[in-house]
Amino acid sequence: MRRKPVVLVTGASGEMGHGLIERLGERGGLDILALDIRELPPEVKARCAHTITGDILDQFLLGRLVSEFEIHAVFHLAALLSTRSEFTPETAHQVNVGGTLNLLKLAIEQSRWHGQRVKFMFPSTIAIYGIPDRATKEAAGRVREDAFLTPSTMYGCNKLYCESLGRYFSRHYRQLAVEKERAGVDFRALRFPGLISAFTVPSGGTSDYAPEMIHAAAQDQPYACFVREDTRIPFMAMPDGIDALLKLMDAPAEALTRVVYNCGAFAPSAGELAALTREAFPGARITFEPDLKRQGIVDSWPADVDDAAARRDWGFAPAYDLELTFHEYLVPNIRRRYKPA
Ligand code: AKB
Repeated sequence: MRRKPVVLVTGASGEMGHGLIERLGERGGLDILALDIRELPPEVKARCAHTITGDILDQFLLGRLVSEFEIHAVFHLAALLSTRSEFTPETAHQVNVGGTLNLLKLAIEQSRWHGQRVKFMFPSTIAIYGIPDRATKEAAGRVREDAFLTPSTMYGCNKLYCESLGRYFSRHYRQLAVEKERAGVDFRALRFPGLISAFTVPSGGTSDYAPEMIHAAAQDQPYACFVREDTRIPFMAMPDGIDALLKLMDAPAEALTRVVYNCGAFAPSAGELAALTREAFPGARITFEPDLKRQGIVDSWPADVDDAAARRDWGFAPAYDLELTFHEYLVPNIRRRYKPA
């Protein structure tokens, strides 16, 4: 009895999961096995061949997946983001690190069964950077992958360690064993900036002030921004984030000079975001009331990232700049979401 060949998506009902599953469905190919701790919304479920409501920490559940499915690729999106992780740091560690280790173990076991490398796509984050103060942030400008690797949040620590875990599983797993892994795991990671989605409301991130501001304005709700007006970090439209993950997955291994890549698209200040939001939604009531603790987190993240390696190695090229993100992606879709014609 042959097991069903699938691509596994964890965190399928999350911000990125919605869009990724839609794009995977459009691409065709392997059936989608979606796993999330919450019930998947119907529109996501409809695009999946198999859906499981379960916990990535449930080793028994993951063991059962091996008996029923032949997993050829994993998109491991399940994670507790930066703000939410600060309220439950130990739980965040268990989910973000323990969950990732469980999925890497599952991937390598699967590769032994079907004899092919399992691509493991991992969304890392700009939260793995830790810049000590605003003057250093200003001077640093666009930060390269190997600088300021001193995160100040549990989420950032988790993601930075998982990058190393993935590199280990890809290149050094059981390196002292008599027989080398014939297939193994092909781990590839992208350090995403703040991602802005028109279709999902943010869930516990510290870069969420951007999507929160826009979604509030579209609903004629006042929004008190929790960072200063001059706060600047990189962002990206969600479709570009999803396309980047798929493009990195499709890249030939020999073209890649890194396991982990930066990617960015635009880096507006919170004030610039507010101006564009007021332009799109006249009368938007946006104020700035910094939460000094969350502000401290965002101030430790780079003002922008250097993504030259991604552009050179595998042709990363975001389609949406700041203007297009607002005028072609966010405003039309968010208007339809809250004020259907
Ligand atoms: C967060 O704010 O925690 C995330 C991220 C930048 O990775 N959106």
